[in-house]
Amino acid sequence: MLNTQERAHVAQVWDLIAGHEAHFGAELLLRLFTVYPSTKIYFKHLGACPDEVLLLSHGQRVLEAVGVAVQHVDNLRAALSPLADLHAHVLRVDPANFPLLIQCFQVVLASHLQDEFTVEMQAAWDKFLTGVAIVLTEKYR
Ligand code: ZNH
Repeated sequence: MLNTQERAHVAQVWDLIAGHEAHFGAELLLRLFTVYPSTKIYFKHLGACPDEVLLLSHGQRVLEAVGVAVQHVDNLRAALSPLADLHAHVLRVDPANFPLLIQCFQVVLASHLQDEFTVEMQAAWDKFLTGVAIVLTEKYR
């Protein structure tokens, strides 16, 4: 799915995130809930203004899953299978929310990396995250 150069871009950016999953994840969720308030309906238990501890802990789990995906770009379907079951059968998150999260993810990256986040890197991350979202939403029936 990703060519050699795209993989390199994904890995290069991930190296900057690795070790800071909770921080990047919390920022991603805060941005998602602020820009697209409708996404909050899935997180009622986090409260109207989720406190930082909850954002950090859920953010960390989401970003760790993205990290697993980075390590398994060739085998996303197998690597993410349990998470796909969870989203399709238990959480039943409307797949329309995934592009919103992907967009917020890219904004988080851009705001941290600034000029280092090239258009090619953004394109590679968009493609990679879209691949992750396809796998996480394909078990819906
Ligand atoms: Zn999700 C959960 C990942 C998207 C909603 N997630 C989750 C988890 C993870 C994830 C890792 C944990 C699991 C366990 O615990 O086991 N996600 C993810 C990813 C993505 C996602 C990677 C993309 C890319 N999600 C999403 C969206 C939404 C969601 C879009 C909506 C809006 N999730 C969710 C919820 C949950 C989850 C609701 C549950 C939470 C709790 O439990 O707290």
